Amino acid sequence: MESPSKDQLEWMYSKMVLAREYEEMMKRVYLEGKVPVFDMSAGPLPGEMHISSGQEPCAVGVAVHLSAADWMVASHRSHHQAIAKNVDLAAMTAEILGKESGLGGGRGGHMHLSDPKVRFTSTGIVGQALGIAGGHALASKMKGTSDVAVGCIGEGGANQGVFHEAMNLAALWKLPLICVIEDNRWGVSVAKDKSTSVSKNSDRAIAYGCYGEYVSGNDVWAVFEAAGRAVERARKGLGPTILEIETYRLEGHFVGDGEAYVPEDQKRDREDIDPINVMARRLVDEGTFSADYLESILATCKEQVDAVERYAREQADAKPSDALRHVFVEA
Ligand SMILES: Cc1ncc(C[n+]2csc(CCOP(=O)(O)OP(=O)(O)O)c2C)c(N)n1
Repeated sequence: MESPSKDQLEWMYSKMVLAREYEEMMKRVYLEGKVPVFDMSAGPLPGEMHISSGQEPCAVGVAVHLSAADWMVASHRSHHQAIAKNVDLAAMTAEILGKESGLGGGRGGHMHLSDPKVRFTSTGIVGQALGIAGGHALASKMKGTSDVAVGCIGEGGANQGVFHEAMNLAALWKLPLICVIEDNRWGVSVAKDKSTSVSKNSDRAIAYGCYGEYVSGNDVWAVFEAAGRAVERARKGLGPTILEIETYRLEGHFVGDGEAYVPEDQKRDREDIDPINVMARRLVDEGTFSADYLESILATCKEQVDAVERYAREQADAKPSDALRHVFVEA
């Protein structure tokens, strides 16, 4: 697999910055009405909020190889992937704020984002993204297209039964499925080594007779290359890949998680491990882009995020009287 082109690097960097700025906005909106006393039901955005800050390489390094015809199915932590798959950001924001004009009429909220126009969907059921993506991969094979399907789960989700069911059938039927596992080490407060019998879930590929690759270091370039190989194999009819990516959760399981369970000696300096800082340093050091140019990307992303926040706040709230629409057949 070749290294990313300058255009691909710019695309990946811009999407990472957009995802980060978007989630900074989401955190602020989410905390409205919830401080100083944290009450999950208060404010314009009740419920839980899972932020993907730090995990952006797992989204952009994969999505850069996809077209609008390929499917991406994500989990409860999905903003970075939705943004990388070009989901309509205004409608996504309206959805998260429970507005009528949201992607799902304000019914799904942040854990159930779905934009069929760009073939993106997500589910709050841990592990299940892989089952849904497996279905899309089967459909692609039955229709004889070269579209692939990516199912994105956490390393905790890889211990759900659906992981085995999906990987077994995808390998048996040589489906164009890429199982992306974002190994941020924690399933809420449970460390990977307390829940998982192997240190690398990608090693499980041998049990299914499919490909497996582990990418270390949360490195965009390495994710780009490994994901490129996986997508190429899927398009050629060579079957699925389990692609596990080492990554870092910069924000805790959900906004408001104090991470009291993380041992002191495992806490690392956020500035050092932030993949956006790491990528920016390399882009400037290698002379790919100037620091000023990267600053201009940040400014554009901030404007875009401000605009979608303004848009979503102005939209009408979903009506409680409509809550059962689309649940039962209407006479
Ligand atoms: C089937 C199911 N069980 C439990 C939960 C509650 N839950 C939500 S996120 C989560 C942890 C998931 O960990 P992981 O798959 O590693 O993803 P991460 O949160 O680290 O991104 C759990 C247990 C759920 N949503 N679905």
